[in-house]
Amino acid sequence: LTQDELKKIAAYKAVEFVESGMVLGLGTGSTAKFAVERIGELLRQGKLQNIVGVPTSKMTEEQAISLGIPLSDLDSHPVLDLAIDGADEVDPYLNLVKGRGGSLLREKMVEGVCRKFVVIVDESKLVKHLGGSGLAMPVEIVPFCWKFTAERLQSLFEDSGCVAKLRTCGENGYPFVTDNSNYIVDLYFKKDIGDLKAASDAILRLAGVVEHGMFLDMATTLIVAGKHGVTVKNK
Ligand code: DER
Repeated sequence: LTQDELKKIAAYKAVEFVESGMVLGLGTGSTAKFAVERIGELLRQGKLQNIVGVPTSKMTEEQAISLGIPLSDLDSHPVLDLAIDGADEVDPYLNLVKGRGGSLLREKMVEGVCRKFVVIVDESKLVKHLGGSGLAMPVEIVPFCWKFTAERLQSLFEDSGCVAKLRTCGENGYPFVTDNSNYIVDLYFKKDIGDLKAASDAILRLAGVVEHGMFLDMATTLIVAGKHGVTVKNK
């Protein structure tokens, strides 16, 4: 099976948790896209009814509109029944790194108010420690004096060999701009970042930081699709 096929299997499994009448957080990324597609299909077939979706990005909003999924927002629905979204890393305690797709702020706002948050991944996303994949830990920051904020982020984690890099768009080198008109600084760690809660607090204390991509203690269910089948883990 290809990685895309595994993502689709995990996504379809998650949609089995969706019931008619639910208000749903709609995730962002290549895995969540399959879940949104499936929800649209079940609505069209009449197998699901009265669903309202709250999208976590402009991209997901466009996809949901194209599929005819009725949409709303947190102003009208401050508590959601269920959210389904992918992740970039998942540790054994269901803590996540998210935001390599750039939508971490809206994802955290939406998924933080869901009664159930189902994370869907292929097995390549499983790690022992967050930041352990050697890939980016995203932080959304305001554009104002972004270099200053990036340097402060890097020095917070000097002991972990952290390198902070502004995310840019392809070859033109322009900063990547989020749906909220902010920038993203990606943190790369050479060593374990240690206490995640302490790291989260330290990042959020910096003026200039909007939000980071560590989703600690938020996921309630993890669905992993791998070569040997699908596993569902509840917290
Ligand atoms: O950017 C994000 O937060 C995405 O949800 C990411 O965490 C997962 O994206 P993927 O399904 O394309 O790997």
